[in-house]
Amino acid sequence: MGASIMLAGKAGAETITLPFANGERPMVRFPGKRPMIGLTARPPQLETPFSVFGEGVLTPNDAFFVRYHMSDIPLSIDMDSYRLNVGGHVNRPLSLSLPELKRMFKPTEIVAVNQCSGNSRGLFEPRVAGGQLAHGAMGNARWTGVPLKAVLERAGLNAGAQQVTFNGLDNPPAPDIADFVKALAVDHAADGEVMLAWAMNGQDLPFLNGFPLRLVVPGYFGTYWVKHLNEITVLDKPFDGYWMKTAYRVPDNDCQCVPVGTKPTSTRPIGKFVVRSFITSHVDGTRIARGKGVAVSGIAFDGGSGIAKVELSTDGGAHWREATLGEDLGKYSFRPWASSLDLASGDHVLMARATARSGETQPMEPSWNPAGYLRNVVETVKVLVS
Ligand SMILES: Nc1nc2c(c(=O)[nH]1)N[C@H]1C(S)=C(S)[C@@H](COP(=O)(O)O)O[C@H]1N2
Ligand SMILES: [Mo]
Repeated sequence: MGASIMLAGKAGAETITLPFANGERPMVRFPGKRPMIGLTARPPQLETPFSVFGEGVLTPNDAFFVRYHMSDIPLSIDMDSYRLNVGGHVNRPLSLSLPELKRMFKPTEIVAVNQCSGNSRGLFEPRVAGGQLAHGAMGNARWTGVPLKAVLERAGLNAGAQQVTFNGLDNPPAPDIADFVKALAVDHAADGEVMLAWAMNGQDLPFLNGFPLRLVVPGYFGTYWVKHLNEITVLDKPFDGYWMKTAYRVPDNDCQCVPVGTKPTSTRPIGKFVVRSFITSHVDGTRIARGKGVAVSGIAFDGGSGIAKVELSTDGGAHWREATLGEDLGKYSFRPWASSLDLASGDHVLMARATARSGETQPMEPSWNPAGYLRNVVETVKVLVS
């Protein structure tokens, strides 16, 4: 019993053009996925076509984005020998098969957004290095698994436990490249929300989204959501691996930003999502037939306080009107919203702005950081009514 994958993605004739310079991408096919926007083939890095977010509040498994760092990803996983090992500063190290994990702990579910830190990086001005992504490096799913808290309690944290590290079955392609390992503070890891998930949207995890087990860290950027998870280690000191100490860091100030083109003097590991919203009913450049009310809808999310309101503007932000919020699948989920706008003939620029229950809202001007993380400026969609 197990699962395997053919890594060769097939590029079709079709391409898509993302809304920035050099934005042309092939649409590619990988096992378990519908045609996706191809960023790299080895390892597969696939962006979700934006139209998917207009189809429903949960992102289908076959359209969920894929991000990897190491070319050496597992291609075949034998479930007879797969074990999740929990060790380090614990009383009772564990080595659990997936059926044991499912049997020993009470399963829970949560709907939560997974978003890459670099989602929308391609829209940074000036441009920054890194995967040039539009808005498709995010997705919202119902995750099934067990709370990491329960597993850590079974293992028994030793006094002085400070951090917990997470490692998956992918490996660095050369000895001088750091393995992809991430860390959370013990209190965060054991908050009862962080989850070891084996299913998304009621199905086994797709291979490329971390089969057979991944970490789910609600409200936190995808970098912590370690895939193909097989090693959890409790440390009595802060972890100093490359992917925490050097990569995935943001300016250590309130706005997590620096003046354009400058470097931060100090940084900290990236953390929670900043509040965002998107219009999904219309793409830039849509022509709309003139009529009574134009139905505009979309999604919003934040780092876990929940969405308080979404407002729309058609006059560059001078006036805003509140949209109606849709079904609430929990504070970590996409929150759908909808509104009806009366638009006269001519060109219009539509804007959506979300405000979280925390009070946090989206800026009208983009903030900047050298890694191209955390974009959350109010986005615009141009439409022509005729
Ligand atoms: N094992 C492993 N897990 C990983 C990564 C990785 O390179 N290897 N990348 C992380 C990053 S940066 C992101 S954004 C998410 C993406 O999750 P997805 O591929 O399921 O969309 O996986 C995370 N988990
Ligand atoms: Mo990421």
